[in-house]
Amino acid sequence: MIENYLDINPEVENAIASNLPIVALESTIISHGMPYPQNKNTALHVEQIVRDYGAVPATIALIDGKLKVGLTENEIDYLAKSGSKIIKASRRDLPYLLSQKIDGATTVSSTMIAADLAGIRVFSTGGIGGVHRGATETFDISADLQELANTNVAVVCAGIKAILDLGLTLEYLETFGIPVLGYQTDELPEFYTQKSGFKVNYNMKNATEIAELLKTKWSLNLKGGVIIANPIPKDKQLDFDVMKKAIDIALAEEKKLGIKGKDSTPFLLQKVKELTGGLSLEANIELVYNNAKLAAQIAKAFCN
Ligand code: PSU
Ligand code: MN
Repeated sequence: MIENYLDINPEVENAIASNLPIVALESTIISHGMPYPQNKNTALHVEQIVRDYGAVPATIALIDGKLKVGLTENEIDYLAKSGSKIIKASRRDLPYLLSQKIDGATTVSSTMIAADLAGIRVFSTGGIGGVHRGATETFDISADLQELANTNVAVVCAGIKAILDLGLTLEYLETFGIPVLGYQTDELPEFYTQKSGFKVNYNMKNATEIAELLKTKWSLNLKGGVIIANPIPKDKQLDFDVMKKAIDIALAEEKKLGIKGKDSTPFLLQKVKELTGGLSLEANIELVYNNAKLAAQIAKAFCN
């Protein structure tokens, strides 16, 4: 029985019952995506932004053998301090961790699963996982993409992370029928920058249009998620060429050290942060805030 594995906090429970807007938030970005204490401050501030824009935040993690939907400040602090000591949990990890009652931080894929079980349709993060560079040899394709193919949750992100292969990721998304919407942009943003050289499928004017599209998709039983690519604010973005250089160095280092699998994304984000003297972390935090604002607006429009 699903209740045995799902723990929804009272505020979120009440919001679900009353059809109030809710925004799901992931926790791997806290434990593995940023260092302490920036991760904790970001996680708490992101919840405040969701509230300021009229929705209820639901940060998700694996706690005491359950998918916990809506964390306490203490739980956020625990995940933030645990860092990479806590297990990064995606779809394939859930049966083991939940049956063994081992705590875990949820990725985009497992956060979508928990949100879907709770009935939450809008989720905000930084950037989704995708097809890694060199995937033709390594087969490294994030489980996030299969989740988007199958689970009915809309994901607001700042585009596809610059450490990935954007072209291959777009091909994969097309194959699995996942719409890639741009929020007031024709161009797919690339996480740290507004530009990427790639196009989104459709340019959406506002949150209402996006909510209408979501209702249409799911009314037609077209299962799966939608990507809403929200460009980092212009004055917060990083220089494209500087980022490209830092990412190329980080990728070469990763290859040399033989880092692969689930360790790849956390390693690359941390390395890029070092190489940019912390600028990439600042940009990452800003784009997370920017996404939370839009997600709250979409959640509100979706409830109407
Ligand atoms: N976005 C960020 N920082 C992160 C992530 C996303 O700004 O740390 C995390 C998400 O949890 C995403 C995961 O699901 O990275 C992707 O990991 P992988 O490439 O191993 O699937
Ligand atoms: Mn991977």
